[in-house]
This record gives sequence, structure tokens and C-alpha cells, in this order.
Amino acid sequence: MITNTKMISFQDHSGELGHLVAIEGNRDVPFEIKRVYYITGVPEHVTRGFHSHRKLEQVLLCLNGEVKIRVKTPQEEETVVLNDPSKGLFIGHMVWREMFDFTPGAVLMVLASEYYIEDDYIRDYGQYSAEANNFFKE
Ligand code: T46
Repeated sequence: MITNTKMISFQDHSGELGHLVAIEGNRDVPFEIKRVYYITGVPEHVTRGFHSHRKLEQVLLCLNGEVKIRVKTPQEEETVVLNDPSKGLFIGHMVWREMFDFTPGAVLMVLASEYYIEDDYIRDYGQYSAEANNFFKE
């Protein structure tokens, strides 16, 4: 996995009655969960994201269907396929992300370490490269 990302496996309580996955802040994910949001109904060929966060940490889970997440730093790049609701992609500070190839009916749920703050976003790749080169040098 590239710097500041990792896969997290959650315990899946499966049985004849179906699946139950429980996620506890500061235990199953490495932060207190302050916000949850989900993305649905993304048309084919649409790519979302194209930004990084300075302070925000998140875990992305695909609860239904499949979605691909491209994560990058100025030095590294990887595409992670999310299609198992018991596995989450942790994305830490200063990692650029793009979400694409949503299958019809895909549900992308995101657990976030902070409330929504637009100033935490870096949406321009040139600005991101400059800040990230500095950040990863330290
Ligand atoms: C991320 C990826 C995985 C809010 O008002 N509150 C919120 O909590 C969020 C997440 C978004 N918004 C508003 C801001 C925009 O007007 O919803 C609109 C769409 O947000 P955005 O274009 O940033 O959505 P994505 O899918 O490109 O990115 C989102 C998150 O914003 C981002 O933090 O890491 O999902």
C-alpha cells in the first residue's frame, strides 16, 4: 500500500441470517468518528474526488457493489478495488484520491475523523504537489 494508506478488516458476524459488521471509533478505526457520509447513484464513467486533505483522516467502505479508489502521493500511486463491506480503505493525511468505476447500485460509505471543513481540501493538483512534497520530506 502507498504511504498513509492501509486496508482495515472488520469483524464480519455472518450466519444464516446474513451479515453484521460493527465499526467502533478509536478501536476498529484509528480515530474518533465525527462524521459519516455516503455516496450513491454515481453514473458510469463518472470520477469523483480529485483532491487531498491536510488534516482529515477517513475510512472508505463499499457497502454494495464495487468502486475503485485511486490513491496517490507525488511519489506513489495505487488503485484499490472496494467490493467487500467488511474491509475499509484508510486514507491518512495528504493523500490525493479519485473514486471511479462505480457499479450500478454501488454504495460508498465514508467514516471521517473531522467535521466538514472546506479549507482542509486541496483541490488543485499543482498546489497539492507542492504541499505534499514538503509534507513527505519531513
Ligand atoms: C473525500 C471523498 C472520498 C458537505 O456539505 N459535507 C460533507 O461532509 C461532504 C463530504 C461534502 N459536502 C458537500 C461539498 C460539495 O458541495 O457536498 C458536495 C460534494 O462534495 P465533493 O465534491 O467534495 O465530493 P467527492 O465525492 O468528490 O469527495 C467526497 C469528500 O468530499 C471527500 O472528503 O475524501 O468523498
